[in-house]
Amino acid sequence: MSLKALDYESLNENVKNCQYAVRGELYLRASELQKEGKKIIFTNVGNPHALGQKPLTFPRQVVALCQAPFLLDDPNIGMIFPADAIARAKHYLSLTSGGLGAYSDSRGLPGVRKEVAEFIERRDGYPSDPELIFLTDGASKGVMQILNCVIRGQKDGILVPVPQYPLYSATISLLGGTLVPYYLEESENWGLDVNNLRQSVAQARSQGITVRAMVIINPGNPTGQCLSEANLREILRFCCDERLVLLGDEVYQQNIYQDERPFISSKKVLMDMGAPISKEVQLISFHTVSKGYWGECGQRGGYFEMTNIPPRTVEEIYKIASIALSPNVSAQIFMGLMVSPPKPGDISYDQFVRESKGILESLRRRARMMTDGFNSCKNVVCNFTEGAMYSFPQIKLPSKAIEAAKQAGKVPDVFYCLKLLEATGISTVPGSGFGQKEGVFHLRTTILPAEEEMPEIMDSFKKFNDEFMSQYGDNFGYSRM
Ligand code: DCS
Repeated sequence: MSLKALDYESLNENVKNCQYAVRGELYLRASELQKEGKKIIFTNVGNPHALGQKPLTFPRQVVALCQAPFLLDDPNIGMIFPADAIARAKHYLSLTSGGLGAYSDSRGLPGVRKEVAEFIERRDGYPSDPELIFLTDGASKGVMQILNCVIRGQKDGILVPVPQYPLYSATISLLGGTLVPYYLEESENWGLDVNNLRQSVAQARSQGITVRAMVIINPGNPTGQCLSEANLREILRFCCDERLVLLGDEVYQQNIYQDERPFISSKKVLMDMGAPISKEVQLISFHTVSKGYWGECGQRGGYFEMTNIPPRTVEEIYKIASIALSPNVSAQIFMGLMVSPPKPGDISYDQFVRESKGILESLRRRARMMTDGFNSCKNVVCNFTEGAMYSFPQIKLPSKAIEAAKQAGKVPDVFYCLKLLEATGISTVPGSGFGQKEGVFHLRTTILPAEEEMPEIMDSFKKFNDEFMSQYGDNFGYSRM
């Protein structure tokens, strides 16, 4: 009997081949254990509100009023909402054509895109054109839209850092393209060596792959490094020489936990380099409301900005975006608020600064606690989380543990992470889900558990790791990197 289109055997192979570890085997096992009543600490997803982070007050007030505009007619409204939130809600409603229940333009509301452009201008000191900014349902949708335009078939390659956030590997495989890895150097604090890039491209070309684009994640996920300006300049020059589109994933630009290398955008570095290169390199930069001190993952707000993209291509990207009609309108308003938060002198300013600073300072302390905690454990080494939301320790697994994993039919780091989960309830993602060098093992946790719970979590990790290492240790000792 012939198969029907949605019988498993007859599904699109690209769908079946697609892997997304952040919600993979570990996550499924953690969900099962939770159903059985075990306390699970979900550190597998960078989802701050799910781990107790409170929403910022001002943006929620504004969006609440936009969602319930009839409240604006209530004579007592001024007793519940501050005047600047009321004014802002009226402002955003005036930008819509019928409030939050109406589709917007497929690129997003023109008024919000203008606010995004003004934010980019203030951040970088260079003009930004709202016509070249598209609002999206989270940065993920933007990345997918752009990769969809770039990938024409299996012979098209995309340079992706390894370790990487699996949105890239998953989307490239879904679209039937080829991922061309370039390795980040763990012993150099996950730095990016342009020689590695050259080698990766040469090797891909020798296999008949046309390398078309390069992804950078800055600050890095899962690796947490912040790229230096000099490094970004090298990358841009490389993209120019090799005629690659640069996809700059800058969703963690607010999440910086060191002072030596503040965030600098790829767009600013490109513009600083001047002509001809500043007019040559095709660059798409992505941002989101899911990260930073906002952490509004569930709202699904994002944008991308296009630099040096020809108008006819922009038209085509617009056409494809139009198939989905419109990004979430409430998320667009979150984006507007993120790029134009309360200003000094506004009624809500002090509270906004207090809340946002509180979150960022605590994240900085938590980044330190996690790194130090991991580095105090036997056979574990961990680079400091300079930015983003993750810690990515290397676990030096003894050969007996690797053997035991094989016996159990598991990849060694999956084996370790499953044991950690069963013993402590800490749900992590094995390094193999992000890519890593052969024979080297990692895990990723977020730095997001509540600060007061952090010492207990790290103690319980250490206790588990000690027991694991003494169970499987073969007494050879392990050198640090
Ligand atoms: N880019 C990077 C580097 C990310 O880490 C994420 C989310 C995204 C894009 C997409 O975010 P939004 O679609 O929400 O804007 N990070 C996932 C992660 O690693 N854990 O949680 C989500």
